[in-house]
Amino acid sequence: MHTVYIALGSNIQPKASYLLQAIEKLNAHPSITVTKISNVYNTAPKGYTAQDDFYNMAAKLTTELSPHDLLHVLHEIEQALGRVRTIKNGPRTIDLDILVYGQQQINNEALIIPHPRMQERAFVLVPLQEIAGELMIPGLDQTVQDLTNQLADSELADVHQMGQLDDLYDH
Ligand code: PH2
Ligand code: MG
Ligand code: MG
Repeated sequence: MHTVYIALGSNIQPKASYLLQAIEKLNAHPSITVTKISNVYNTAPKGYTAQDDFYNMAAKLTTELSPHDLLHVLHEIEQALGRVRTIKNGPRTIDLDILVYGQQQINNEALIIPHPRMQERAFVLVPLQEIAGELMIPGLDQTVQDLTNQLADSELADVHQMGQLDDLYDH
């Protein structure tokens, strides 16, 4: 059994619904269990900035799947939720990225783990810190908390906690 952390992001409405459907589809997979989820954060778009704000969150999974098989499942879920890849880093119904897979370090054409840009991204680190502050990132040898503390205030200011996924719906 492997412990994995993933980042989720959506910036096409209904954003909360896409996040929830992704969590449900992950949990419905026979070889994946979602064991923890962070709050949802509203975040300013980074990289390609002429697009809507994102909802971002992080999740902890346990799985029997290999990194590549898990990546394949994440891509299938992205496709099932209507992800279309046009502009690089452009708007998406759902983006599912593997951040950390156990203590493994992987670097090949299909997959780089830990995620190579996670340490510079407040929209990744702030949600992850909530569920895994003490986690050591392989290769960086710093905890998520350490990395979050090194982010510029201007980056942290672009990340706003919205509450738990369930609470973003009308009941
Ligand atoms: N994802 C990107 C590029 N930029 N910005 C925010 N705020 N949130 C994201 O999830 C995000 C982004 C590439 O995957
Ligand atoms: Mg991404
Ligand atoms: Mg991605």
